[in-house]
Amino acid sequence: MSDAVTSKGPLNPEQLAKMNAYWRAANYLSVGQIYLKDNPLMERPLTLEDVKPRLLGHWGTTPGLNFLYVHWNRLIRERDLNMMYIIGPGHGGPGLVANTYLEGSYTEVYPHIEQNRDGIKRLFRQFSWPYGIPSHVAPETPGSIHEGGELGYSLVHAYGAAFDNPNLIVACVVGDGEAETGPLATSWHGNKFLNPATDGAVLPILHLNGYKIANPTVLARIPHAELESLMRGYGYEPFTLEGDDPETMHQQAAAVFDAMLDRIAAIQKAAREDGRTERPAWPMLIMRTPKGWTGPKFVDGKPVENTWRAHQVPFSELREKPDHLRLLEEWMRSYKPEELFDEKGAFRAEFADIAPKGRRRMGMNAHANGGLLLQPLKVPNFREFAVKIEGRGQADAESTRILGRLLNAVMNANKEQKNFRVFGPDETASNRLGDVIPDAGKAWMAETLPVDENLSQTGRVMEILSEHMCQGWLEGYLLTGRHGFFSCYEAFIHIIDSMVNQHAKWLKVTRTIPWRKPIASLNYLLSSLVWRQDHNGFSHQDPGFIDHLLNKKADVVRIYLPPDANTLLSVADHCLRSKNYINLIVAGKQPAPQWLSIDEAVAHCTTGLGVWKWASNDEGSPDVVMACCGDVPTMETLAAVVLLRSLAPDLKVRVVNVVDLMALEPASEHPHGLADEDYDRIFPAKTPVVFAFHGYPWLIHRLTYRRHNHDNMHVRGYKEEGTTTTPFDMCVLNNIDRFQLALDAIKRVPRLAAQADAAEQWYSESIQRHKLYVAENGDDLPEIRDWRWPQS
Ligand SMILES: Cc1ncc(C[n+]2csc(CCOP(=O)(O)OP(=O)(O)O)c2C)c(N)n1
Ligand SMILES: [Mg+2]
Repeated sequence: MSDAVTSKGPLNPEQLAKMNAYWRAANYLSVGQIYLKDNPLMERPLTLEDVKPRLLGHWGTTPGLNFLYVHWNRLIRERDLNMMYIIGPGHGGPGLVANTYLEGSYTEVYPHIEQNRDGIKRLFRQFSWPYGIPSHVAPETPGSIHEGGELGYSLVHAYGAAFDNPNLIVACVVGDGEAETGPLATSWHGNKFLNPATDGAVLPILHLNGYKIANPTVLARIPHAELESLMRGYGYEPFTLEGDDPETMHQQAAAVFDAMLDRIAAIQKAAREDGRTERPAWPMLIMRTPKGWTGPKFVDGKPVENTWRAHQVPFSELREKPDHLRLLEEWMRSYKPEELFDEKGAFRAEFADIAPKGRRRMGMNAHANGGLLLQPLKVPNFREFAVKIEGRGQADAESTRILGRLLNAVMNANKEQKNFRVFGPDETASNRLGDVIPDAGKAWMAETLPVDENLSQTGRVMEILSEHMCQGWLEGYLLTGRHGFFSCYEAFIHIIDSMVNQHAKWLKVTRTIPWRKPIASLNYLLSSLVWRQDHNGFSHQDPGFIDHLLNKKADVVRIYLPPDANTLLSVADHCLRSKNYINLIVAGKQPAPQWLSIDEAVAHCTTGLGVWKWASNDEGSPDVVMACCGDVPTMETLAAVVLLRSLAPDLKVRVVNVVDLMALEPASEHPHGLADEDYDRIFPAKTPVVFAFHGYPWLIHRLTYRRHNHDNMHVRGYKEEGTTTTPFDMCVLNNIDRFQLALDAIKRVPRLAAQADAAEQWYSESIQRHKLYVAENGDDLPEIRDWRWPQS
């Protein structure tokens, strides 16, 4: 026990009694939600008719969460704190619903859940009920930015929320099972990036209730000293709270929290007033309380409280086992509901009064409904960063480097309002966005050496070698009403597949909740792409994140593959200003030909896909459509078009470039989907389409399956052939090279059937020449490496 804890404790008897009553009320309402559909105040003996037919929910974690809530309430009131509560074990949903109900937030956003008997009855019935509310701390729960269903992200979200919110305290419960996950294990390092002068505080509580679903937890079964050392090693000052006697625990908790809050205040004062700049040891709490605390101790002769058996519903089979109904009745009556709620069923004023008021209530904290606080991002005119096009495809540019200049301008434009950060797993410079770094600096509170560059305690570029941290920090930052941008290697973004699933679910649900205001979009830039992994090869080649995102709801996801720098600028400008989406931008960083002027780029991005007339010779009725999506496939397609001009001079070729992938989908499936008439004009009936796609080819079939002319769609893309080889050889290995695309066109046009054999022969010879040259010289053939679009 910490020194700060005295045997008596800081609470006077009245305070203690009220806080304990408040906790009992929260526990009562939690159990009621899990079990009951009627008899909400237990005004008559419990019968089977009062009990839900299906018992769904989690009890084990809930009493601990409720215990903390009432203690935060005291601290918020006494110290006038601006506090939010993030719950790692989000399955403790009943607890958060109960507490936001008791403090009045719940009724404010859901007026039909009144503060009376009927309201409690509805509160109970709706929980885990068809078309009611989910069992987790879901978007529907006031005060939450964190669902918690997928464990591991509480602490990273807490840090994301705290950045640039100097007056905010984010209390964060980490489940001891959750603490075993990879993301959580590294989340502790958030303290190396949190500046006590300019950021808020994160108060982590390791909820050491000893168990997960079916097992003990690792951290509960190592010596306490070892656990404390682990937390010290992570740079925290660990406090401990341990026990199970409610009154003693309230006193001890109050003492510990007073000590921890004093510590936070001292750290912030030292940094803000005394100019201290070293990284502080922030307090954290190890809270060792029983899983299922205050619940049934034994069921059917087996221990339940303080075991893994308390995890979900401590007992069911109420219809089969009459003593279970009695057990439930005893358990619920142990909280003495008649003392807690008045004759109308309202929470008695003397207890309700100890909750904070207005926006200080955690259920009403505006940071947990970030859209309320969202200030529009100032985005300078992206046209000022445009690449000048003097002759199509004549000059090369590194698209992402151009974007880096825009991001730097965005960063500077929002310096005062401090609501924009850029995130990357050690790859911001590698992805050639380095121009955003020198002005903004890279956040860093750990030690520095003279060799370091651009590390800064007030840095706004966040770099840590953990895609989980980048994603989680950004989510926390966005959900609390700010803006951000995440750049990542294309292959490794898959590490956060699961996290983006959860964010997409959150966005989908919040659209249906009127009191949740829109937040800024989650913007990804994927670079270091599959086609140009010159340094790394196969391990770094995977364009499948696009496929992954495509599974999400159409009204949440946007996917862009700008073919050059100007289209990238236009797309990025659009994404940075948008709300409530997940925007994926896939763009290369290598020097590559530039095709469109900035005006053309804006027009092209506005329609999402279109005919490039300057590259076409079809005069309105093509023999073949050469479609492309992605920067390398675009270049190969254009090179194939040039080859076709000499192979089949009278072939009428139309070039179509796709920048907004979703434009391919029917309009009925995606809001960006092109109308059928427009699609049919671009991809005319009976005309073969040779489509060169950046990613896995079947994705294009998936998108166009219901389009007319789908039978004529022939797609080339990445088919999992990779290695460390030349850029062009990567295309050859995957049959997306210019020779292949030209051959495809000839073979797909019926009137060129007579030429097919000769074309096959030409193709084999071309590829053989390429292979021999590459093997011999370690580089691409000069005419390929130095290829340029011919100037007319
Ligand atoms: C990433 C992930 N893996 C597995 C699960 C399934 N699961 C739900 S609850 C739980 C145990 C959680 O234990 P702990 O974090 O200690 O929470 P508490 O004891 O407070 O309920 C598990 C494994 C999950 N929700 N998320
Ligand atoms: Mg646990």
